[in-house]
Amino acid sequence: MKKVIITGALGQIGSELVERLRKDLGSDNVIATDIRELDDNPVVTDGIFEVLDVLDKDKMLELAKKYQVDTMIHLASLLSAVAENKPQVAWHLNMGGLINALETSRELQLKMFMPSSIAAFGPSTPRDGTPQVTIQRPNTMYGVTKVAGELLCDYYHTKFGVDTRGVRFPGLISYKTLPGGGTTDYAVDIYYEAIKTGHYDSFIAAGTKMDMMYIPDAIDAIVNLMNADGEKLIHRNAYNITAMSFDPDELAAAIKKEMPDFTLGYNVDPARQKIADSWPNWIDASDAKEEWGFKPKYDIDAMTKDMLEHLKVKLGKS
Ligand code: AKB
Repeated sequence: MKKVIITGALGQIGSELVERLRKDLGSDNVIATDIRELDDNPVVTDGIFEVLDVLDKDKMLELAKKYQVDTMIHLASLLSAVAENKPQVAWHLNMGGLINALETSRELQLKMFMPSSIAAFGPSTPRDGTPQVTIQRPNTMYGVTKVAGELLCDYYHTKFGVDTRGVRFPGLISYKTLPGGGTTDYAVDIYYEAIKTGHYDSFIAAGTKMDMMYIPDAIDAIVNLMNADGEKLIHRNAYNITAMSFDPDELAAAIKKEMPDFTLGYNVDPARQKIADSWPNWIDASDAKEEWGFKPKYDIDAMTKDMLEHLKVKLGKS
């Protein structure tokens, strides 16, 4: 991975990955793209940025050729809750964007990364210690596009020899860019509200455990997987990865250690709760550990300390 094009670069993962890769590879070797342009965002102002709608295959190919990239990191997609509200749009964007990224990678022989998700599992999947290879019958449109995406990436690898790689991300927690439209977003919102008001009403019910990860570990996972020895990758397109699993009460308890007056209430959103109920409690990441050394650094307490410190500064409450 020497020169990279990134789609969806203004999103939660993209904005942090761009910053990291500009440091690792040099600013001229990171081509950030997104469907929108935000004039005051460092992704746009601090390096190469191009407007790209991932459904525009010609432009995607043209940009990849123009900058002579060797790697495609395809992040643009709709998340679970938004996708459930507009399933046809989600199918069109998530699958249309992916096939364009795969075709561009095939034509130019690029290495390619696609994020899958814990959403690739469904109600009939074993919920505890969910294995790497198991039943995948998701009942959400987002999950359907993730399973189809995993299979399509496998297909492009075996049929055309494209070096496709990917992980199943859990909920990602970060303070720089909001996730926007996911089921696990409560675990980000809670920190903002803790600082702003000292109270949060969770849209996910008590007792609902989901896998989570702090964004620095997610960024390390992408970089490490893309730099790993391809010969060792058996499950190349959809590694289970996770750093922790908790329910809203457990997260609130971690916040209370830093902010003893914080209180948690509940205002459950039935639509997002239904999605959460279809996902595992915790997944088994041992294949990622064995095959390419996945090793998250942050647990719930370390993440909470760091999140609160940074958000206090961001929100002017330090
Ligand atoms: C979502 O909640 O949709 C995402 C995910 C787990 O893929 N954070």
